[in-house]
Amino acid sequence: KPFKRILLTGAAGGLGKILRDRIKPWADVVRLSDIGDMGEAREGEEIVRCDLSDKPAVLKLLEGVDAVLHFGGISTESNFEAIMAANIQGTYNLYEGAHKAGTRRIIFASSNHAIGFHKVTEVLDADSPTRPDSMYGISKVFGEQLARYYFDRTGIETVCLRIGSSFPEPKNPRMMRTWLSYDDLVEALRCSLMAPRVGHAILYGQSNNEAVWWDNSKAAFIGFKPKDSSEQFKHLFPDTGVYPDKDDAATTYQGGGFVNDGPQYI
Ligand code: NAI
Ligand code: 15L
Repeated sequence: KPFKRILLTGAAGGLGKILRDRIKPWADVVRLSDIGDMGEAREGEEIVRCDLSDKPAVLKLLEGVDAVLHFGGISTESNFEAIMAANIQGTYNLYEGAHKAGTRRIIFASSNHAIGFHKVTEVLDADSPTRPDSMYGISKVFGEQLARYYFDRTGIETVCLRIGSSFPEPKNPRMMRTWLSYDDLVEALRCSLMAPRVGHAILYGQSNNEAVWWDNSKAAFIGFKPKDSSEQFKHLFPDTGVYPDKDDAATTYQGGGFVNDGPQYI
């Protein structure tokens, strides 16, 4: 197998539960971590329950780890203090641990909310300026910049996967654009782990949807070619031909409803 030990943080979460079995072919041992309950360890698994904000615990968590899929943390808007502990302190702890342990590569579950205050009429690529739409989005920008710093400083490689909306199916018209199927998520992770050299890269996590806001051509070297498309769900959200179709911040900006969760300055 390509790796001895892969660490998956956020293993008790929505995506972590999906990934748990699907990443097994890539490593002799999968180490699963979360603050929440992950059940019993199955064959080829190690379970380490810890809080990402607990630095000594996270330093230990990284021992013997070749590569990380960092999916743990707060996954939506919350108060700054909570986000600071789980996402900012937590991601710092993870990179410190990786540096000490000699971990070579991290795939960081970043988010479209790092760029959510760009308008839906724009098409972004890896070099577009970040434009966070929430404290949550700010924590993802922090994680991406931290990853860049650790690459420049220590050579740890990171793919920042700016996930759109990864759920069984799109839940609204916006997600027809941002949807990332679970199969395509797994493929994005596989490509990000196996590509010979990634340096510090930004990859948008979206399926092969018809109308998209993100252009992955600058990350073509990663080799990610999504196979699914939200078109299979178009009966759920018939396209009116106009998007945004009403004068509302949530349909004006790529981050959707997240732009309304913070201070109301729109
Ligand atoms: P989730 O909220 O279901 O899972 C996150 C997991 O992190 C939870 O199991 C939670 O217990 C754990 N966690 C929270 N705080 C922690 C802490 N202090 N220490 C240790 N573990 C902690 O979220 P989901 O949907 O599975 O997302 C996983 C990752 O992907 C998150 O980082 C999220 O920001 C990112 N993402 C997900 C998207 C999606 O569409 N599902 C879109 C964009 C980004
Ligand atoms: C995210 O970053 C969240 O983790 C997820 O729950 C969704 O809200 C997603 O973005 C989205 O923008 O649809």
